[in-house]
Amino acid sequence: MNGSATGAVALQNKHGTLISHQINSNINIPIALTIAGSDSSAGAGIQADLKTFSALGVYGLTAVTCVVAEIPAKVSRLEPVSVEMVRAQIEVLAKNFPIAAMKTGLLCSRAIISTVAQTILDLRSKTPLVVDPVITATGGHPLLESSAIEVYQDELFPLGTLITPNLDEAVQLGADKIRDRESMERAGKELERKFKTAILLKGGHLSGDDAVDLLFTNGTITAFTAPFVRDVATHGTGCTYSAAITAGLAAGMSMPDAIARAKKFVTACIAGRLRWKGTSGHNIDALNHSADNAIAD
Ligand code: PXL
Repeated sequence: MNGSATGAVALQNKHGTLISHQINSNINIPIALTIAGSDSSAGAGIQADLKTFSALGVYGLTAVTCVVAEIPAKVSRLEPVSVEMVRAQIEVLAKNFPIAAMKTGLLCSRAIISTVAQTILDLRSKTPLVVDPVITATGGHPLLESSAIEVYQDELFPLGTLITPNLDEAVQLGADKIRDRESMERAGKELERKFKTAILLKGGHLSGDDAVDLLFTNGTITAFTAPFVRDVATHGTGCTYSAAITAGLAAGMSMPDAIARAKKFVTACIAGRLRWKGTSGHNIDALNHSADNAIAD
């Protein structure tokens, strides 16, 4: 073994091949955990979260809640993982890694939401938790058991640092219908009061040329605005956005700073979308989670 002043070290593997390692340089990389579903087409779910964590310089851990066979426009099959397995993944990670922030994505059933909430409670975790209340796939397919919303509200939301509904999800969580900026502000305030935690209400195409999201926290409202990117048929923007916020919190950023950077990242991932001519002749779009988007202006 051969050390050097720069921290590079030359090691030999068992075949005698030299492998070069950096020592100590990555010791402080923050760790984030995502508890979510697997998207076989890798634009959403656990796969989007991991790519996002990597692009933003965070080491990602995963607890898989369900496996979804799908392409961006169509879900073919969804199978939940057992609640024992969901608990085991979270426990073994939380007991061994210094997790700095975590998020939930697709939790799929009442039983899994309840297990996730109980496991986090049992661990007495004080780690910031971003809850992305995934209910429906971008293509319209229901992803969550319909009666599961009440379990979200009763058991998981009270543990959340931030909840990130889009407009449809906000209505399903009990907000009045949202038509404009005024009703969006009313809905966000209502959800903040109801769930007693910060709410990031994502406005999507509500405001014409801009995508405006509103953060409701401690009775204040902060707007995050980016150009709305049209004609892109990707899925996974919600997953990517909440993962990017979680990465920021893991790195010690304030919530507004983490959201502002995440908004830029997700907008750049959409604008730089990947596109292939699929075997059926239709285009297939996917978010571009390139690390280059982490420094986009
Ligand atoms: O975009 C929502 C979402 C979240 N999680 C998984 C998904 C999807 C959408 O399809 O598959 C696993």
